[in-house]
Amino acid sequence: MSEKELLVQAMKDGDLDTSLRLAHRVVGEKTPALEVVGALIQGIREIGEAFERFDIFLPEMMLASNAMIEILKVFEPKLKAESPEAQTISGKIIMATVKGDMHEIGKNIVITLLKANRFDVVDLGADVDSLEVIKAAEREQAQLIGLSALMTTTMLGQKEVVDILNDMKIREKYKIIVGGAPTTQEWAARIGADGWAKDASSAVALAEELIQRKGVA
Ligand code: B12
Repeated sequence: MSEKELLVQAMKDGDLDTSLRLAHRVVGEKTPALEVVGALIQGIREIGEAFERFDIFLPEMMLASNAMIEILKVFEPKLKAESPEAQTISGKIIMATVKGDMHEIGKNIVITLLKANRFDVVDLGADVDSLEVIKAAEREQAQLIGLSALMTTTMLGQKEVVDILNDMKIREKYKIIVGGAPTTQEWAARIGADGWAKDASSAVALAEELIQRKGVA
């Protein structure tokens, strides 16, 4: 097994000490950080599948996700360093995981890459009420709102933000992008969002496209 594979395994085992030891070694290797993060994402998804099959239980999933969060902190500077140099485009983005949903690993990876690409991102965290998202967008004069949802039961929170903006007649002030494992392009279109992305790199490309299109670059 390569050190990268050992790192993924240590994360899946929820072994924080070994994860951190290996993370500090692997981050110094030539392997691009994005590639290592991709392998870790695959690993945490396998943890989700094992949980679904009842092969593991919540405490094990929590240990693995905690290790994942700590490993990602080690790779964050390298991810930033690997991103292409600043473009002139920039804009303010509000990011949140929707109400009732505690999952934030994916959102945090999206934020890391957005920041690495010179976007000004305000992270509202996880389990954020729809009105709080809108208040923050108004307060921060954001151009774009990004909403993450990891559960079929919480996806509706994304729709709720769009609906409230429509009710308040301020929908056109913002571009809205949605993401998270259970969401799809069709879902984004159905709820009236401006876009959907399957992963963090595509989320950056989407944000660039939407903010440029809006003419605030
Ligand atoms: C880690 C994890 C947890 C951790 C979360 C830790 C944390 N701080 O984030 C813990 C252990 C706390 C947890 C708790 C629970 N979880 Co959980 N969890 C997962 C797991 C294994 C991985 C999620 C993850 O981090 N993936 C890795 C990241 C990188 O991927 P991602 O989130 O999809 O993000 C990428 C893209 O989607 C995209 N993206 C993400 N957000 C956004 C936003 C925008 C705007 C854009 C453009 C793109 C984008 O870019 C990201 C990077 O590439 C998933 C399994 C899975 N297949 O997703 C289950 C899963 C999501 N959990 C599940 C469940 C059921 C729960 C619990 C209810 C369990 C329980 N019985 O208590 C609780 C829910 C608590 C709550 N109210 O939210 C289910 C959900 C089923 C459903 N209904 O849909 C899943 C699918 C597991 C399963 N197969 O059963 N969980």
